[in-house]
Amino acid sequence: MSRHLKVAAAQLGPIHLADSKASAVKRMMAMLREAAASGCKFVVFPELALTTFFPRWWMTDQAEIDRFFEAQMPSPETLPLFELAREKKVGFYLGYAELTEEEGKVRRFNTSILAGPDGRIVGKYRKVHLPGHVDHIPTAPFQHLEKRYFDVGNLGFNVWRMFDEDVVMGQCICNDRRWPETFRVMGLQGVEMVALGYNTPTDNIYFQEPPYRRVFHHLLSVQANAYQNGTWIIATAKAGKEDGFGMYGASVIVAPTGEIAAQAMSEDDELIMFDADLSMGESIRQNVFNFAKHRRPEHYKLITERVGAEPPPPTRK
Ligand code: ING
Repeated sequence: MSRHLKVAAAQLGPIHLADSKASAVKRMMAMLREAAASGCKFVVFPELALTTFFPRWWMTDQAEIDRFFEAQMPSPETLPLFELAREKKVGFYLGYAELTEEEGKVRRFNTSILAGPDGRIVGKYRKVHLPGHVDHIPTAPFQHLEKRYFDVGNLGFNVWRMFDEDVVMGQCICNDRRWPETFRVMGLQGVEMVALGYNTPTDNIYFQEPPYRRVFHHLLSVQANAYQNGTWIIATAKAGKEDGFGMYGASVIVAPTGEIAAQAMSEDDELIMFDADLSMGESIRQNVFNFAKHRRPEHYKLITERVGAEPPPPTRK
């Protein structure tokens, strides 16, 4: 029996340092209205959707850094987005920088939330795979300081029943999409659709890599993980040149078969939509990736026991 959910990826173009959070919310509300008018029930916004990708900037003053964070969600600037979503009965995914206190300690996370069509937050995720570096690299044209500005996420990879309990929804953020463990943990919880946002620089500051290959790796990761877990994946970029620093677009809606159902063509605010048939994942999960039938965890122990690769010692003296 086919179960349909019309979904949208609401790609954002650049947000510059000088742009306000309110202006970003205004742009997202315009796309949510357009999505709702086209019958979409779920909209996926990018990672860190309220501000410029600030981990590209070296900052040492904590008050300056904390200006990019939200101490509550909904925050004053995002409340209009939650209210519009409730009015239009549209659920959404939103990525933002979370400032919170846990066990008496201030914590900072790269976070995303899922909100239901009633505008209430269903679930929260905190980014586990933080890329980049901690210390300033003076020779680099820009920094990538997620390991400096964020704590490692402490909520794990979960799924939630949404849309009248009918859809098993998961979420993750950006670099997480490159790690098969991210999706397999959600796959083992029966995930049928995963929402994720990303901000990915066009240029690699660590080694020489042609820009087209970075988009290839993005698509390869999302398509492979969709197929290998029989799940829909909606991956939404914040793209374009932010204060001159490029990030690629290529927002996509990928089917459980691994095929691309819709892809953004620009590096600006762009809405892509697809009427997802959730039953498409069933044949994949009941056959080729029938986990219960085919997986052999007794041979996978290294995946949870070992962090880095350890090649065998050389045999020649
Ligand atoms: N951005 C990038 C991403 O994972 C990156 C960082 C780019 C890592 C290319 C490795 C290769 O898409 C974020 N924000 O994680």
